[in-house]
Amino acid sequence: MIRVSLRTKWLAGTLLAILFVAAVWTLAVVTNESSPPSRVAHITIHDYMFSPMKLVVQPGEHIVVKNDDSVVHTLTSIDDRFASGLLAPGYSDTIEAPSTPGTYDYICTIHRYMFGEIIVK
Ligand SMILES: [Cu+2]
Repeated sequence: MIRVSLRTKWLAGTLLAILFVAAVWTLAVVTNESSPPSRVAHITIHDYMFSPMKLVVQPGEHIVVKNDDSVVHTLTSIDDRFASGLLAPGYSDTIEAPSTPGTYDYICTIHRYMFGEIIVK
């Protein structure tokens, strides 16, 4: 008969407890990393145009506006619901879509012929 000392049992129990905690922790971290990121939409400005010109988003969704043009632009809602700051070439800003479903027109306040739509569904 194999005799197992109390100390060995205690060590084995402690080791099992540590392994269990490590496994749960790892699972929690992996689960957290695999959850879908919150949605972020993108609008790019290039050649004096917004792309896409029509963007469908969820209420309150964040939209990153990036100026890939060689001059300063803005993306500004025509009814002042949202606005980027002045976007120098290469810069971006994040705006938040309105929380109410609808179609929201916007322009560049510097080049007022530049326009686009954000559709909140
Ligand atoms: Cu502009």
